Amino acid sequence: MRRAFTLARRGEGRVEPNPMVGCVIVRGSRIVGEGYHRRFGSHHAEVYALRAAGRRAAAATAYVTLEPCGHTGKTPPCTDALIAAKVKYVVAAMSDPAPEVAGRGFRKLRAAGIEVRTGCLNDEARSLTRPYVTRLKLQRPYIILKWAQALDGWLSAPDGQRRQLTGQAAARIVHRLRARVDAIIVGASTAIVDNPLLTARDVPIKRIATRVILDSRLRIPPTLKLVRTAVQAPTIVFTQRSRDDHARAAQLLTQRGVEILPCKSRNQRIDLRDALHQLYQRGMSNVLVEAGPTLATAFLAADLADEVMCFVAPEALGREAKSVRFPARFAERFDISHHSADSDALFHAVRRSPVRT
Ligand code: AOF
Ligand code: ZN
Repeated sequence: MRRAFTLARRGEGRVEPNPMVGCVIVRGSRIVGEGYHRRFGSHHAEVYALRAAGRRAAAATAYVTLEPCGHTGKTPPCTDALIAAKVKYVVAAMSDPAPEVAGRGFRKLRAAGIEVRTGCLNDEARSLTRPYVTRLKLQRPYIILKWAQALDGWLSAPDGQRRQLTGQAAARIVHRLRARVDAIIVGASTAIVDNPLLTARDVPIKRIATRVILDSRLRIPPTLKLVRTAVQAPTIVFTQRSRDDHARAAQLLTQRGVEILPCKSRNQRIDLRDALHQLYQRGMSNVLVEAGPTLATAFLAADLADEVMCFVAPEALGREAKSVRFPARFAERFDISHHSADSDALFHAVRRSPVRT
């Protein structure tokens, strides 16, 4: 089963909004076939593994990281393929919470005389499928909230001047993330002050992330890099106002290929839940938030961060400036680990109780 998980992870960034799934077929003490869901629209893991095993799948055990589907989606049901191959046992790490599968896959296998076991490495399976389950259960994408700060907590100096705090290794981690998520969210102030490109560079690109700017008053100038490159990478601006209020600004942005989407507001700010729901409706599974102090605090306060990546640079700004405010009992609700990234530290917090199925 461990091998099946390793295989499954190879689909990361390519299979979403589907789950990552891996499958290993074992006969006696030998692996006779293995496979994983490669990209959205491709065959499922079981099909690749069964193909590799050929006739050796008869009387074998199939280890799958997720309940085999018993319905016809873009491809025929995996249960039918396992039955046809005369597999004897199926071991699945977790059931598939999708309403069209949920239990049906197991029932079909059992009805055909296959012995089914579930729950092997269940925690691993829950962790692997978190973005998939988050979409299903919460109708929003999985959110990774990231920022960089100095030792004394500050993200920027009071004059609004930002500078690069962290080094190459941290940048590489962020670029890897950018290369596999569906969207990258920034606030208007970060977009204006940092003038970032938000594209993934010098890493293998798995999908092109949509750049999303939260700009309730539609104040970003059309000269920003994000706007000027809107034809190369999709760019969305969520705004609180109707486009008519800002007809000229909206027109300049739209002309350059930026998509302007109206969004609900809360206390003069973009309603994060509404924005995230709109991204969900576009089929997005993973969203990276590259936050400044205000946006990071807002995501944490709304309990909308599934993972937090806080890079800490060995510097002290030594002046009064804004830092991120954590909600009460944050450290109890998240599993926090720390890693080094050259001379920077990365505190990585993962929500402890992932959405249960
Ligand atoms: C499996 N094995 O490898 C995967 C499964 O996009 P489709 O139509 O191919 O199917 C996607 C659904 O199939 C997805 O929502 C999930 O319920 C299941 N994914 N099942 O047996 C796989 N990727
Ligand atoms: Zn399937």
